[in-house]
Amino acid sequence: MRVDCAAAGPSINPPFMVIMVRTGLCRPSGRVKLFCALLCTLALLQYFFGSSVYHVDYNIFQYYWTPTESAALPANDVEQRTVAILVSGAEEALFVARNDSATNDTLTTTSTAVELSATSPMMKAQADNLEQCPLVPPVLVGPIRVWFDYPSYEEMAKLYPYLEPGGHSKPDYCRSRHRVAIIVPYRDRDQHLRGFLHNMHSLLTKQQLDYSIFIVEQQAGQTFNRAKLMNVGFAEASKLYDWQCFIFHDVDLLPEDDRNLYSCPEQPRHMSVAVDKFKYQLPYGSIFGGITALTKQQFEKINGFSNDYWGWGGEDDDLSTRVSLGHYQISRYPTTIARYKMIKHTAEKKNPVNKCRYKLMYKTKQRWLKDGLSNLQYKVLSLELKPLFTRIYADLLEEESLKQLSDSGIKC
Ligand code: NGS
Repeated sequence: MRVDCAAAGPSINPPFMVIMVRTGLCRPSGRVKLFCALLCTLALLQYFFGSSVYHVDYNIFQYYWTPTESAALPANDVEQRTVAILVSGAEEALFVARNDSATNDTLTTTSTAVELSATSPMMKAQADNLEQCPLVPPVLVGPIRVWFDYPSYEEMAKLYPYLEPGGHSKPDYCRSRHRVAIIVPYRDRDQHLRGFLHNMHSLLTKQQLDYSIFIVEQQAGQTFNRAKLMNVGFAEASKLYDWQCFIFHDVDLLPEDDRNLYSCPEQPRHMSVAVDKFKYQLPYGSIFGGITALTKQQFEKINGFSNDYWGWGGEDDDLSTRVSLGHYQISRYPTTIARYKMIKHTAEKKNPVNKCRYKLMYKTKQRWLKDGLSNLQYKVLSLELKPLFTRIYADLLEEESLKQLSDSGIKC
């Protein structure tokens, strides 16, 4: 005799019930039919609007590392140990959708830009009576969806209302382990910048960082100098807050995995290891472009970037040499974690290839201690603490710099 499926009770899980019905072991009652219809509707909803209905079970992550991995790590390197923990949880990582709540509402924002004068206060520090945040931020899930939408600044101010002036954020309930300045050289790519801010703020908040984003822009009309903009960002950001860690970040790279921690380990870290443009492989072993993370001490020890690379190419290779000259080694997360999508763009006419780059790179060993933070000269034209980021607009003194370079025997 066939029993009513419903009588089997809610303890039977849905797939098992379907098997029972299909094999004739039980008879579907009206209630069971309704239940199945509901399941089908949910499945269809998930199929069409999947991104917002995925369920994430955070408990699935049992962070651990194997004894071999553990033994290979320096005992005091908390950062590398965290990575080991995260990597060993990698197989179980789920895809999670971030809830894209960008709206088209027109926004009357009250968070207007703050002009910074000489007397402006520094960015506000976290209360020191808070307990330290956990070693592994609890809400990381592994691979994340990269958003290729570009909300307006007003929409984003609404999406990230907790940001303090200058795009400064820090956890509410625990003291962050990392004070991180994200330095982004920028020119003329408004859409990229909006995409970048949208992806980054959501990620960095989840990582429980005490961070801020600095967009460093050079005066219109000058040849782009990525490296000098980084130095300017470092110098200016350091005046506003006691950052421990600096992440030098191209605006067109968007992270694909939230276990890629935006912090500084014991050795300078190359972060953009696996980029879709390069088929998720390192183009060459010493590459140190895209995104790099250095502690304040490391960056000062290598005398920052060179100031003399005007135009495209070579400045990151020069930095890589400085890292070796400073007796450091480049560290990297595995390619399963340090993954990025690059926003597509056409080669910029305003950023011509630097024909002088090999002449300069050839001399890094002789020049690195004289060319960098130690002789950095620029003029800040404006510095604004905006709702989503701090904007530094600077004159990089191109003419004067090129003249000095030529006087030193390097004709470009
Ligand atoms: C090398 C450049 C680097 C550059 C890298 C990747 O050839 O500055 O390509 O460039 N070095 C020299 O030119 C000496 S990318 O394809 O990402 O634009 O970062």
